[in-house]
Order: sequence, then structure tokens, then C-alpha cells
Amino acid sequence: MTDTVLLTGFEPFDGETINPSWEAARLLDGQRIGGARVVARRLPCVFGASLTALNDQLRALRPRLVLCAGQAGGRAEIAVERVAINLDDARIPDNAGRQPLDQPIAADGPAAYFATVPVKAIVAALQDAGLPAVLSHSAGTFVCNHVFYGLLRALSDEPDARGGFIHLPCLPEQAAGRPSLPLERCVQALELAIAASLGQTQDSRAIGGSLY
Ligand code: PCA
Repeated sequence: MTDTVLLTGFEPFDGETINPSWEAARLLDGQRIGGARVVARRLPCVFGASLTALNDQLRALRPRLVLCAGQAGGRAEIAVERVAINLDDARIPDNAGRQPLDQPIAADGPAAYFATVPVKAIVAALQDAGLPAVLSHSAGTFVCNHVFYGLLRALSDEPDARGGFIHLPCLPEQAAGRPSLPLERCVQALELAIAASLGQTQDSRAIGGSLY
């Protein structure tokens, strides 16, 4: 049976009309990368409902790899997220008007989970392709971190499936003075991240010659 890669992006939020993560993810729907089939799904930018939608897809597709993507407005680089923390603390309301403050995502869960994709290998693959990419140690405390934490919690029972999260800069048309990255570069980043995750089981120790 062909392996499935679940690739998610988010709906627009905070008054925007597009979200680079979904614009890029949807272009990869149905593509084959490294012998696996990519299924792209859009998640609501809503605490709780986003995770319900993700968990439904995990049950339906049983993917070998799950890569979630989100928008990080204001960031100039593609951020490969390493850590998801057990905290909802919303600076703005989500798309359902909810704004949880200082709340755990899972009352009985650990403080954090680490991505199970090879984060340094992904950063290196992106940088080798000339893309601006960094390793990030915080996905924030809004809906992206919420989904990332819920994903890694769900996959903690599935040793054969791996999960990761990538934050993308704005697209040029939404930038309004913020840094941006063209859509084709965002798509390329997701494609390379999937290929690196499928191709490498052990992470690299160093990026660009420097040890962390
Ligand atoms: N970015 C937000 C939520 C949805 C998205 O695309 C975040 O960084 O939490």
C-alpha cells in the first residue's frame, strides 16, 4: 500500500483573506513525493476544532508522516519548529472568537513534545536549495502550537508515524510592509521538508557546520 503524507495548512485568520500555509499545501495535494502520496487538508484557525479536524484525518488516513504548516506573519524566514508546548495563550481571538489565556492544552499532558521529523536535516535541505530557513524553538502559544502539540500527542501512540510543523512567512500580496516569500518558494519548502522527512530517519547533528 502506498504511504500517505498528511499535509495541513490553515484557513486565513486575523482579518486576512489568504493564508500562505494553505495556498502552498493545496498545490501539493495528490502529488507523489519520495514514493508517498500527499493529501492536503485545510484546518480551521480555531482552538479545539482544529485538533478535532486533525484527529479525524489521522484516523481516516493513517499517514506515515504528518507535516502541518502555518503562517508566521512578520517572520522573514521559514521556521522549522522543534518544540510544541502545553499552553494556549492567545494574543488575539481565534476565528470562533475564543481567546484562551494561560491554559494547558492537555491537563494531564507533558509540558512539551519534540517534533519527530528530522528538523535539522529539513533546515539543511531548505538552506541547500537557497531558501531562507531556520530552526525554531517555539511555535508560539496560539492555534499553530495548539495543533502541533495535539499532533505530537496523538502520534505518541504511533511509533511508525512522524510529525512536524513549519511556519511560513507571508505571501507578497499580504505583506504590507512585512517580510514575505513567493508562493513557489513556500511550496518548494514544503516539498523539500516532506522529502527530507521521508528520506532520513536519524536527524543531522549540525546545520551549516555548527553544532547545537
Ligand atoms: N498561524 C497561526 C495560527 C494559524 C496560522 O496560520 C499561529 O502561528 O498560531
